[in-house]
Amino acid sequence: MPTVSSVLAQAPRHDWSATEVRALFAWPFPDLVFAAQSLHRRHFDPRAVQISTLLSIKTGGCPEDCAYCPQSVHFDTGVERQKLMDLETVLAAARRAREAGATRFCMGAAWRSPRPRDLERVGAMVRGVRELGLETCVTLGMLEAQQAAYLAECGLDYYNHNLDTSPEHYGAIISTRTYQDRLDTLAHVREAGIKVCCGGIVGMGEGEDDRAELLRALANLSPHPESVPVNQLVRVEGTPLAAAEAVDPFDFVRVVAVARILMPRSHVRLSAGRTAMSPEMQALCFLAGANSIFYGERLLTTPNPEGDTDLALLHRLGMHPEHEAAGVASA
Ligand code: SAM
Ligand code: DTB
Ligand code: SF4
Repeated sequence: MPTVSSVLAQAPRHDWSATEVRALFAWPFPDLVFAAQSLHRRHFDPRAVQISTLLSIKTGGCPEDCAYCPQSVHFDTGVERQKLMDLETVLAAARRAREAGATRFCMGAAWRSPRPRDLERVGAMVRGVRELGLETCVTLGMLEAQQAAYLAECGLDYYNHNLDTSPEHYGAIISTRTYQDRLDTLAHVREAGIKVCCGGIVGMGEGEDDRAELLRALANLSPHPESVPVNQLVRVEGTPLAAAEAVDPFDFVRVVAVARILMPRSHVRLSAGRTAMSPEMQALCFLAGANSIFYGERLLTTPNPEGDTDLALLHRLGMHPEHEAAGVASA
């Protein structure tokens, strides 16, 4: 079974067993956070946080039935449908994100998978956003190999496609696409040479073993996803998960810490759900190895903390956006 010293001694692995990952979740909190923070420091500046801004480029009316999602056509959530945005509107939002300090611009579309004409339009958005000097990320649903290759040609840096939960809990959350469909899309993205952004959601009625199995599925991808978003469920009225039980904040921090231990070189993003987290809880997540956030007052359709609030929090903690020069060195 893993010990603090064995975890600190070993190189990144892709062969974690279910019992090993479960054992990490059972570690005393101080041991878990110490190991996570130690690995974090080995691979990253522990004061630096990568900053991504999201934009919903096509909103609502999605044919999939993901039980957490306000954009599914299956649930009445009051989200207003919007067609695919114009290039100019997207570029104006990207310019604002850049001016506010983001280094990556992530465009999300509520599709099962993109149609050929839509993919071309997204390709133009990727080219335009890149020209502004921002890194690009899109999340458009399932991709075939040639669609991924096309996005790579357009210069796409990252593709976001989440596993969302464990293979065992998955059937309780989504019926319209399989776990294997998701793994296939991730393989196509990887083969096309695009960096992978892949994570999941905590708080969908899953047990600790499901959290372990989600992280194991992510860690056993080889190479590891470069970016691992850990979302806390945003409970949206009208979705089947609107009344899901709140997550114990320490259990959420454990997920972040185990993600950091299993994928020590990846950026672990403290993603959706931050408006429901105290500054203290977010600080614990940073201590446990989170080193990226979504920045800007909106996620896709739901609120996110104000940019100024986030910058003030980083400042209070002596931390800073990744691209900014560090302050006075302390170590
Ligand atoms: N339609 C595309 C897809 O699902 O592949 C892309 C957009 S989808 C909104 C991107 C991810 O956002 C989902 O996989 C899910 O992990 C996350 N997400 C959606 N609704 C959420 C919620 N209410 N709370 C937390 N995360 C959520
Ligand atoms: C991810 O893992 N979280 C982001 C991003 N990838 C696309 C989306 C969160 C969405 C939260 C619900 C909403 O705002 O609609
Ligand atoms: Fe559609 Fe994505 Fe929402 Fe699922 S998560 S309903 S695929 S927009």
